[in-house]
Amino acid sequence: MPDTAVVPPRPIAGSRVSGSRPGGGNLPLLRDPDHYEEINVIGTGAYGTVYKARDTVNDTIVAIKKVKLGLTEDGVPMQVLREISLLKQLGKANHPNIVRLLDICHGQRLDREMVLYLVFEHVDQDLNTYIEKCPSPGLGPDRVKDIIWQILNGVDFLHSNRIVHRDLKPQNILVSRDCSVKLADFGLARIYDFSSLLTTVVVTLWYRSPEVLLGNSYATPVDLWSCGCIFAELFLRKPLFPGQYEIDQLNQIFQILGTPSVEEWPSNSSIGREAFASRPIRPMSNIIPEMDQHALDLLQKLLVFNSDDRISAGKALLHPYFAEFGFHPTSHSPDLTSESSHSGGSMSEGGASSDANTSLSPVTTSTSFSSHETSGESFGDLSGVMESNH
Ligand code: 0RS
Repeated sequence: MPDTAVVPPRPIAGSRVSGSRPGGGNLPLLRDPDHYEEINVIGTGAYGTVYKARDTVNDTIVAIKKVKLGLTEDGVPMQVLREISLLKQLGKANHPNIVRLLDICHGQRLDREMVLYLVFEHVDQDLNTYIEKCPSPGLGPDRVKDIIWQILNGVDFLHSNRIVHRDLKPQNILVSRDCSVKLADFGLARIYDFSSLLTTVVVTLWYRSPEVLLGNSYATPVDLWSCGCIFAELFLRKPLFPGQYEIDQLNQIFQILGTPSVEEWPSNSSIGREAFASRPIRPMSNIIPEMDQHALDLLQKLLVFNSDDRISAGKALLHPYFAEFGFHPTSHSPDLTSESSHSGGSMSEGGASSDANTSLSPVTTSTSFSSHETSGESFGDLSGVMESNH
């Protein structure tokens, strides 16, 4: 790597970090953070920083996400532990369209804050760069079909595991050398909420659903809206709705889909319908003439204003557009029963989540997640979470 010749490799954690928790007992860490050497920063977002790094034990390249967690007086917040545990469980399922979580390390632990290193398989390219680098006639209809199928397959898997991505976009969809597509940056919404958000980072609104823009819902259909925007972009090679701020984003949407009627406008919206000019529906076939009938039909089922009427990922995979693929359901839930059991009913298919701020539906408390008093300090026990993958 040219970057390593210029910048000498350094341990990812900066200084030596102990693999033991306060009070003694070593956490069964897969690797110490010192076993990873930073190569370069891949990206910085609201989540923190993602590095390209070398695993010096296996001599492989990995992607490491550094996340700062806020601590409560009881240690690591319970929800954070649950999310990390679920991510680890998901990693074990080894889904082809989900970026694999290989390891979790913890770094410095201060009074009110702790650093976590989430170690993922490294993938060479993001979909944004892939689209940009594609030479002039574009991706071609077969390539587009293959890519959107893989994205929907990944989304179906996440939704089957009660995870809503909430921020699907070409920048966090990765394309490997063998052209497999993998979703990244999911399942940590709750952790970000606890982390010190880098509020200066500009977030893109282009893939955001109307219900999120209107502050109504964050349930599974939000990801299918994003899939629709990405599907269109794969043909257009530019964003379908390039809004610059929330109202502009909704205006961009209404300029193509038409402004919803008074009856369609959700009553609990943060913004009233009066804020928008009435616009007619523009035929999608004029906007994306390259799309065939089946593609247009699927796109129209994804880009539905009312989230209750939007197609689910599972149903989208069964759409005639994918007829030649056959349906190979690759989504299966990892066995969560050994560590936790579900509480109070599961989320309905494509249904609304009761808690607008939750990306995961509630999972009952597991005994391995109890907080311990150790050396006079309380510290959420991460052992159930930090255990080895193997
Ligand atoms: C111009 C701004 C862009 O392997 C990339 C990877 C890449 C990964 C990877 C694996 C697992 C993540 C990344 C990941 C984790 C948040 C994330 C947010 C966005 C994307 C990935 C995330 N700059 C150049 C191209 N680019 C994005 C920045 C790349 C290129 C190759 N390989 N990420 N990003 N999780 N958390």
